[in-house]
Amino acid sequence: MKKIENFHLITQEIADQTSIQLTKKFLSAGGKWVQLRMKNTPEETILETALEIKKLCEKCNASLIINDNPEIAKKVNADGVHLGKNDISPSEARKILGGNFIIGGTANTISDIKYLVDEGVDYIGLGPFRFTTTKKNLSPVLGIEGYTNIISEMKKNNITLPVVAIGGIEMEDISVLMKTGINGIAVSSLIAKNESPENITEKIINELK
Ligand code: TZP
Ligand code: MG
Repeated sequence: MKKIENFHLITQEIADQTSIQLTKKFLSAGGKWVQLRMKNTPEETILETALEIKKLCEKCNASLIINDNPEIAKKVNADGVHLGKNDISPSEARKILGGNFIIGGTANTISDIKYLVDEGVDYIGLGPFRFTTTKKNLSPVLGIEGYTNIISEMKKNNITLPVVAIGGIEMEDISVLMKTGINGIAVSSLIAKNESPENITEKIINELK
């Protein structure tokens, strides 16, 4: 199993930029973790895109995680899957994927995290940090205070799983977010909607150093 990186790109398609084009830009700037997230898309299209992105990631020694769908993760031999509250459970996904795939889970509270620990996930996507239009049916916003409280609860409970913050993260949030004790960040719009996804990717990598 590959290591859990501290900087995750969550793909999104915008008018003149496909997931594949976005991924190319991200990888060329040194990004090492891509989560392919394609909502309201036929499975066939997701599969084709995933196969293409898998090749790109392999060339750059980057990890590919598939959102929602362990079957697709298995078919394209991705590195793992990321599961939300309304997806198949992590323990069920583990039965499909076995021990060599990374399984990530979405959390909004410490009780979500305890559940995900019991379910055997490898990392936690904790959020949303801020309001974002990227995700529908958003859970309550956490803010810096939310992360601080939840990280402290994790310590009390001896939970050491890597935590990646997600949701509406902007450049200026990164250093203050990292100070809460999280392990990394996952961003979508910040990169996809930037006029230069390459430049912003490089800046984020430097900010996280
Ligand atoms: N889960 C919680 S917030 C979110 C997901 C997938 C969207 C993150 O995208 P953005 O554009 O960085 O807010
Ligand atoms: Mg999902």
